[in-house]
Formats: sequence, structure tokens, C-alpha cells
Amino acid sequence: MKKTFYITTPIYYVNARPHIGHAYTTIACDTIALRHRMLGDDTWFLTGTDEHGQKVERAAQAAGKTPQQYADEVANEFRASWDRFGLSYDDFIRTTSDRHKLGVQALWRKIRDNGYIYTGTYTGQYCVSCELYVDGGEPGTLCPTCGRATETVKEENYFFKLSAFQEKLIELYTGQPDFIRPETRRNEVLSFVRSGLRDLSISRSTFSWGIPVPDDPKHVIYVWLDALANYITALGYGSKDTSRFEKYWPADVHMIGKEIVRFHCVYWPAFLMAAGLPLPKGIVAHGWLLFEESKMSKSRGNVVRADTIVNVLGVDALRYFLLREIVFGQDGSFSFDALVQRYNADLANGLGNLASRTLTMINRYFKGEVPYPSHAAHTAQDDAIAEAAKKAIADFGANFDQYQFSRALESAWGLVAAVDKYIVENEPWSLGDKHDEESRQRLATVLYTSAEALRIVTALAHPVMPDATARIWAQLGLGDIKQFDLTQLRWGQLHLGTKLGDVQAVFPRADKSAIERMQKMEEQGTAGPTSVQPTGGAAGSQPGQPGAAQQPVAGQGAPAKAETAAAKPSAAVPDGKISIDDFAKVELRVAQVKVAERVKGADKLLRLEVDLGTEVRQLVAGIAEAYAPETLVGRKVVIVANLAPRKLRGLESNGMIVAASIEGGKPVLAGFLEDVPLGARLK
Ligand code: ME8
Repeated sequence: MKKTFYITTPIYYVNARPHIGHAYTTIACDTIALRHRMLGDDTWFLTGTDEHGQKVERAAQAAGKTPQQYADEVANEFRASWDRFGLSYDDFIRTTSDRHKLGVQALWRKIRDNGYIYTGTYTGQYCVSCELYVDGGEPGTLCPTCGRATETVKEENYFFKLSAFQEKLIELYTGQPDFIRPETRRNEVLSFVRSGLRDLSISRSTFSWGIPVPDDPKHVIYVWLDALANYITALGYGSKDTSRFEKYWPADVHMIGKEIVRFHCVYWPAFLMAAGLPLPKGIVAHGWLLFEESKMSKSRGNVVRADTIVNVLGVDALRYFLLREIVFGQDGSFSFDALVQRYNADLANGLGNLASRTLTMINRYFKGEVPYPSHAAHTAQDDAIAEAAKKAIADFGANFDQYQFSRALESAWGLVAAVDKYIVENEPWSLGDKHDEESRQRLATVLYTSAEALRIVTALAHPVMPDATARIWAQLGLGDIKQFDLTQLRWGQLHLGTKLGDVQAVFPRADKSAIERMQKMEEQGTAGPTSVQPTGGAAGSQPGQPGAAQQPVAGQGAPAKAETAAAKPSAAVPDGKISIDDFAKVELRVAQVKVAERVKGADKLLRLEVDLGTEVRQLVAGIAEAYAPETLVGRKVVIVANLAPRKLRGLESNGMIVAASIEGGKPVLAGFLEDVPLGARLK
């Protein structure tokens, strides 16, 4: 029987559209799944969307849609994105599906019947953005995970006896050290659990967008219990047909971002222990993709869309960059410059160049058939390449299996560099100009050696760049790379006389305009869906020319309503009213308070530094009597962003904070119930 391998991504919230951060995790899992399939494992790869909870309910309200309509739209976008990128997921679970609801309720009943659920009252703070209970917090406490303001919740709830699992969890982490990877995350979890676990509220009763608690439908199940269960409900847990659950559970890997470690490493194993179910074999947490120093996220408004990159450089370039440039487990910065540099150095000049020069010369000098290496013409240089290839196979596998994708690729590209040097030193083009037998034999040996090394790098890199490697494989005359058994990869298997396929450039060089096009797409929001063919490398490109960017989608790149209006002359308006054009002159924007402090000698004034997403500004605001400075840090506020600067107590104020002014009372700051990106304009 084949070994099974089950890998999962987090299921993504539908309150945000897919961006490159989500693509990062999903692509990493896809790569792992592809390697396991190539190794012959019976592989199951699950992804999906997390659609319940207060955060999604509010996002839907803000969009003027029902939660279900809203969830349908965004879940479809996630799925369509993964399909456009040709990702090989086996199942896509949605938490609003019936199969999931039934499974979650079955899990609840099991935990309840085992005696781990009781009723109580929760009074405390709740972070809607993280859907996290912040125990022991006072009103105004900021969320320890995301730094946003929490809300006070007082509800009759069901509780889970999390405290009963403290010792068992510690035993798990210490007895199975690779349950949580990397080690830094394991240590954090261990010290969190050692510091004591309080029981967890696992239902909500003040809103209804969730799965009803069995036998008490006034309550909905806490969204994290609902969401985590996806890993088993998708396999049929709680349904009539549990064959897939029996086959694939426990999961080999839950891949997640580092911010959701606690939910996966503490709550999830505890829920499973309470239900008497086996635990996943491992949880791997990667770092964050940063853009301009901060985590890429919808709320910070600093996201780059994967489609932008895919449109210009192709899916494989995105996959390679993410796995090669970022040390898996650590945070990594994204920039278009680094992307294009890496693309040109490693793909256009590296693998692409190795493939095209080797295959073109085999075509030219040997009529497109892999030549016979000659014993007589054999040198130590050829042996060195064979040795480098053997080492690349071993190192690639060892690093990859430890989730060190960057190192794995480095070892394969070490072989590319060695062969490049070998080709330069042996000058096959000069050998080709000579017509004596000795030169001919040497030429055959050099080209055979280069082509064999190319075959090995191509096989190793296939899970990372499925499309480009499939094309190189076909150009090598080897047929369908998907049929290749990676366990059999050895030096010297390239058959002599193999007829090459059509040779075409796989990674056309990108010039500066590629960066400009990507930046423009991001600024204008015009990346939109791509027309990438699942088998294409540089999307929509012709050989020798970087992929042509898609034209801006009609409407998406158009100026915002108010700006259009502002460009026109004011129409006549009744006395005492202002026209929309007048209103459009006031630039109201969302900002987040980063620094707040009292102004010496001015009881009413606070000096604030606020982040607008694109810049941080200083403001001086007369709100010191209403707000203690420390309660403001992290809070999102509205500011008039285009007010002329003025000086107050010697401090320059660049803008004005908006607050309700109450006769005889204290000012109350304007804010939002839903999550809004920094810099968003109010209009
Ligand atoms: O947390 N860098 O969903 P979510 C790297 N629904 N990875 C990133 C990223 C970034 N800047 N931004 C997002 C949830 N991710 C829950 C999960 S699972 C039972 C429930 C990736 O939409 C990363 O994998 O906030 C992160 O953990 C996940 O998206 C968070 O997605």
C-alpha cells in the first residue's frame, strides 16, 4: 500500500480578497504536495475558506450584502485564484457547506459527551479581527496579537475545559519535539502553556453568523472551533462516509502563518484530545511577507496581489521567488526589484540559459539527438559534474524535507552554476567548429554531461516550478514529467539518442519595464484575473519577450467618484448647502495612532503620530481630557489629511483628527466597527 501524505493550508477568512500572503502559504503547500506525489505518496492537499464569525458578518454588512452572498463571492475568488495559478489542491472546504456544519456539530457533541463542555458567563475583551478572547483584559485593552482595540463582551456562553489539557499538551510538545516547527515557535507555545491555561469560551450568543450549537441554537459555535474542524470535516468526519478520514487522518502537516500558532498548537490538539481523536503529526509555521517593513495585510492596506506578478513574469517566477528568496519560518521582505533581480539571475540567466544553450547546441551539432559521451574523451571535469549532481539530489531532498526550501533550491542552483562554468571552460562552440574525431567526442561528452545535469535540476525543481520544468522536460524529449518517479533520480539515466522536442526559451529576460508595469498595476488596482494558461511560464509572453501585461480592466482603473466630480466645475446648489465638489475638497482618511503623548504645559493637547499607510504624520489634537495617551495607541481614527499645517505650542500639526463634539461633554473620536485599511478615503 502506498504511504499517505495529508497537507493543509489555513482556511482563509473571506473578509479579505486573496493576496500574495495567502498565495505564499498555498504555493508552499502545493510545492510540498507535488514533491510527495512525485515520490509516489498517496497525497491529499486541502485548502478552503473560513466564512463564519463576527468579522465576516461585519464585513458583509459594510459591503451591503448578506454574509452568505459576501462569502460566496470571496470564496469563489480564492478558488479562482488558485485555479488560475494551476494549484493542485484536492479539495476546497467552505465552512458554510453542509458537510462542514454536520462535522462540526458531530465534533461538538463528542467533546460535550466526553464531559469537556459546560455553561458559564464570559465577561471580558474580544478582538474581532483575530476572533480571539483576550482574557483578563480591561475595557480599552489592545489585542496582544494584532494591537487593535478589543471590544467588551458579556455573554452567557459554553466553555471548553482547556485547563484540563495543560499537562497533556506539555507532554506532547516535550515528547514530540517536531510537533511544532520551527523551534522558536515551539518554545513560545511551551512557555504560554506552562504559564497556565484558562478555560475557553466556545460559543457566542450576540450574533448569529455561525454554526448553531447542537440542541441550543441561540448560540453559535466559536469561529475558531468551527474553522479548525475543517481539517477533519473535509475528510468526511461526522458524515456517513468516513473512508477518507480513516485513510488520511492524522494530517502530516498543517502549514500556517506564525500569527495563528496558538489556535493550532494549543486549542486544536486540546479539542482533538477531548474528542478522543488522533492529533496531527506536525504544525509548521512560516513567517510573514513584509512590504515596506510591515506585515502585508488588508488592514494595513499594503498588499501586493499575486496576479500582478503572475501577469508579468508568470506563476513559476512567483513560486520560485517566494521559496528561494524567503528563509522559510522567518519574515521576508517583498519588493519588485528583488523579484526581478532574482528572476533574471536564477531563471533567465541561470536555468533558462542552461537549457537553451545546451539544447540549442545538441540541435545544431547532433541533429537534435542526445549524443554519446565517449570514454576516450572523458575528463575529471565530467566526474566533478556527476558528483555535484549526486550531492544536489541528496542536499535538495534533505533540506526540502526540513522545509528549508531556500537551501534546497540553493543546492540545485549550485549545480546550475557548476555546469555553467563547465560549459564556459570547455567551450563546446569552439569544439563544434573543429572537425577532428577527438573534438567531436569531447563535444558529445560535454553536451551529454550538461544535458544530464539539466535533467536532474529540472526534476528536482519540478515541484517548485511545475510549468517551466514540464516544458524543459518535454524539450529534453522525456515526455510528461508528471509520470517521472523521483525516487529513481540518479546520475546517468538520460538515454543516448533521445530525440529532443521543440526548443524554446522558457524564461525570457525581464527588463526594467517589468517593474514599472507591476508597480502601475498595483497602484491602479488593475492586475485583475490573469489569462495565464496553466501550462504557460511567462504569462502571455512570446519567447524572447517578457509576458505582456493585461490591459487595465475597464472601470477598475477609473478615478474614484469624488475625484471625478471634483474635476468638474461646481453646479449651482441651494443656500446653506455645499456641492459634492466642495465636500470632495476635504480629504478624510483612515489613520492609525502609533505614538501618543501629552504636550508639556497644555492640559488639553496630545501630540500624536499617525500612520496613513503611506506616511506617518504628526498631529496635535485637543483630546487630552477625554483620552489617556496610552489608550490611543493602535486605534484607528479619521483625520482631515489635506489641512494646511499649523503650529500649536511650537509643534507642527499636519492634519486634524475628527471627533464628535458634545456640548458640555468630552470629544468622542470617530472610528469604525469593521476593519478598514490605513489611508482609506472617506467619501
Ligand atoms: O487566520 N505573510 O485566516 P486569514 C505570510 N481564517 N502569510 C500570510 C500573510 C503575510 N503577509 N498574510 C496572510 C485566518 N498569510 C483563519 C485561519 S485555519 C483553521 C483558520 C497567510 O485569512 C498565512 O498562512 O487571516 C496566515 O496564517 C493566513 O494567511 C491567515 O489567513
